[in-house]
Amino acid sequence: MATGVHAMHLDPAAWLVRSPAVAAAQDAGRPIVALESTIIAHGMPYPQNVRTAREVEAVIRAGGAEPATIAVIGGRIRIGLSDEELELLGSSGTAAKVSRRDLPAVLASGALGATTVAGTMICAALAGIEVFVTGGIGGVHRGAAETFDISADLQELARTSVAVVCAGAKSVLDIGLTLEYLETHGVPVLSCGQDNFGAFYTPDSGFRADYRLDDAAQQARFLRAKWDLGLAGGVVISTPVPKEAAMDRGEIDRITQQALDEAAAQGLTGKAITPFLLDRIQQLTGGRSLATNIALVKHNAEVGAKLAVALAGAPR
Ligand code: PSU
Ligand code: MN
Repeated sequence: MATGVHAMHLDPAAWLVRSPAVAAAQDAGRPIVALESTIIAHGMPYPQNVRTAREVEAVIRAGGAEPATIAVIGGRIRIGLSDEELELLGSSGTAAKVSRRDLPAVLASGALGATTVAGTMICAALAGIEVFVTGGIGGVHRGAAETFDISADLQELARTSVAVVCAGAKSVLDIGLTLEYLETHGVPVLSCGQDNFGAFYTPDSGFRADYRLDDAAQQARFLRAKWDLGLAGGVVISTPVPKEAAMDRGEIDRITQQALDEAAAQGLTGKAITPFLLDRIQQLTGGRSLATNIALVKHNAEVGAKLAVALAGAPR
């Protein structure tokens, strides 16, 4: 386990609580797939967010793995949530967005917290979970040369050893710079089903991934090779949005530019930017982008479950 944590006085177990289902599966050596909660609290509207969270869990179970949705509730990192807890996260409207820097504050105060990709990677690694499924990763924002807005997700991928299955990165980001950043930090970007990295709403970002590995056994062997060597850090596994659910590239580009212009006009900064953009894109597409988002997360869950199953029996 490598999480880039402070080396003294380690006692993560004091702050972690596994659900009965996750504890039973993990203790029996069955494959587990972590899921984030920012996508529920800040990435989709209620009630589609809660319904999607439950459906994604069902896809993972159908794939032979146990889902572990991660959040901060009542001063504990919760690994695996009940239906009532998913409902609370999706409907409260008060959940904090929890990345690496926020985790101690939300744990110490007992507030409700939804973990980002970075936050979820930390918690998954602490809980011994190697595979994590999300929609899209954060990245280098367009204009980052001026704003310095680079998601903490990328630093986390550099240091914490979890495989992150996603549909690429949204074109609200500078995808080319995001891939450059990952290369600098030694984070491998794998693609499954195509040569190129995904662009979330559309299959093809126009940028090549580092390695194409279509099947779960190949992906699992790659991860074992990396982590057996002590090469700490995450791996991005991009799988394209299914064609029938993808959006039109011209339309999404136009709407993305409008949302970016509005964010700039409002002077938004920091952690508010990504949730604002996701929400505006959903409004401007009349909900069609939400349908795409839901379809791609479910597809990612299929890929992640296969990987977790393969990793459980991966030969060296
Ligand atoms: N990208 C998406 N959907 C999301 C997010 C990103 O397509 O829901 C969320 C994830 O939780 C991600 C976070 O970790 O936004 C990144 O936020 P920021 O850009 O503030 O680091
Ligand atoms: Mn940011």
